[in-house]
Amino acid sequence: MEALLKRLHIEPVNQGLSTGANWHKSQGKTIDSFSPIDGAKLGSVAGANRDDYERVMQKATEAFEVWKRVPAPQRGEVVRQIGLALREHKEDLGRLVSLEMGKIYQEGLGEVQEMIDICDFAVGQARLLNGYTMQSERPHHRLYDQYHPLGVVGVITSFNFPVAVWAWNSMIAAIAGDVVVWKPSSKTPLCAVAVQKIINKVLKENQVPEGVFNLIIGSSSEFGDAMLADKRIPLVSLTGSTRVGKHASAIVGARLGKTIMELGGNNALIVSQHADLNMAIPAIVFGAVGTAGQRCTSTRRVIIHESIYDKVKVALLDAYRQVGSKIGNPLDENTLVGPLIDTGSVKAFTHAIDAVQKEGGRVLYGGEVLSNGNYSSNNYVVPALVEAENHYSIVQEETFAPIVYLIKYTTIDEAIALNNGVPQGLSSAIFTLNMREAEQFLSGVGSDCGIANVNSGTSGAEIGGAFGGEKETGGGRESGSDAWKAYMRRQTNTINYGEALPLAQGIQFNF
Ligand code: UN1
Repeated sequence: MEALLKRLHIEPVNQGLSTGANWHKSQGKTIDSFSPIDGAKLGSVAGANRDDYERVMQKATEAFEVWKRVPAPQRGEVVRQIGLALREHKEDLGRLVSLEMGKIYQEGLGEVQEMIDICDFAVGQARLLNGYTMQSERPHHRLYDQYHPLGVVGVITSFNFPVAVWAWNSMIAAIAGDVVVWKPSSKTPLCAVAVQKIINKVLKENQVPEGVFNLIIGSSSEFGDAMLADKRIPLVSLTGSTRVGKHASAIVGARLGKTIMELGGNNALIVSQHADLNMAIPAIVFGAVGTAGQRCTSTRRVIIHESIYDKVKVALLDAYRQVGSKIGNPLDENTLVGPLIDTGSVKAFTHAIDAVQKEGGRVLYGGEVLSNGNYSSNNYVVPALVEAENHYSIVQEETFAPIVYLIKYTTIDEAIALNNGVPQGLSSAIFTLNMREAEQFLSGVGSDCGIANVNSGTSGAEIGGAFGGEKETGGGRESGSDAWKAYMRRQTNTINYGEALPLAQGIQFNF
């Protein structure tokens, strides 16, 4: 562990304030980082306070004036080099993600791969950032739209993807000509420090102005609301719970700022009687227990056709028994389920297990908290398989832990209604070989989620697609497709290259 931290330039005590290549002293409370694996202290970070925030914002605002003037492909070149630096550090950073957040090493590597992928995507996009050309109704007129840099983007990320979500936002923001102020989760500060140190060198070598890539680690109570209320930040991109998102949206909305909200999911996977179960079962297991159920896209509900319900139940029980023997240290390559992030999450897990039983649910497997021997950090739980009904209040909530609810259905219409019958709308999936069902699920009267998949699980989205969801998930889209547009300001341009001044809509205004 020490060698790893050293290679990533993590010290026992780290600064938590950077404006790019440079690090600065900060005056807030110190934040300690403990590994959820065994509770060991990994290091600490000097947190920032309100004054530190102000200093960073000043740098960011100044830097925007320079960065927005750099041609987008040149901004892309910096992002390309960040991608190369991430490739060099993929194993180490993936390992640190495991160590500080608790996901298994394979998933830690996958997370860094997402960062690399979005860099590649952004590099190409930097030569596009293109608007449409439309046809004008007036002679000798050209009508088109174009996209300009927006300003300072506030990026607030969660513990569960402690490095990738920064990349999805920042790499796109950077090519768009924006500057970023990143406030990572206080639960995973060292991952943020490591990322910033990886990019430090690239920024220095390319003489990227200080203030383009900022990092500010600190508690939300110190400067969180100030950041949300700050008119100098035209766009806030926030990943977190629906509760936090509602609070943040209200503050940003009050000043008519823009947001990209990536909030809770309550993702369902429908298993039709026409499903290939050899595909559906592994998709459910990965979706439900992967990252110990701590992905926004984790499978939380499995909606199963009544004719195959028992068969699916037996297959899942069998799979869960196998997984049950693979709970442990996420750095051990046999492990499939690591710890939850902290005992608060363990409490939410046990609370949900109690609540669902009170409402009439039946725990088929798991639900226990492990505490002896290797589990002495008290952060380990046995993933739970629970029979429940969709309307139970606990099923309507997102519990950020490995609990999956099995629900029965009779008709495809009913299955879709169940899929949609929750407040959240992030990810969804159907397993079926029946073309009619698949198309209905994807149609305008099908899944109401931002992500809807056929024969592919709810979690593990690629960066090439726009990522996000509807309803209480917040409506934001980040990452691929044309999500970059949210990071830019759109301008509609009309050019008259004629000698007359015709008005639109044929209006005559003679004087
Ligand atoms: C999240 O949980 O915040 O689709 C993001 C996935 C990942 C991203 C999850 N690519 O599971």
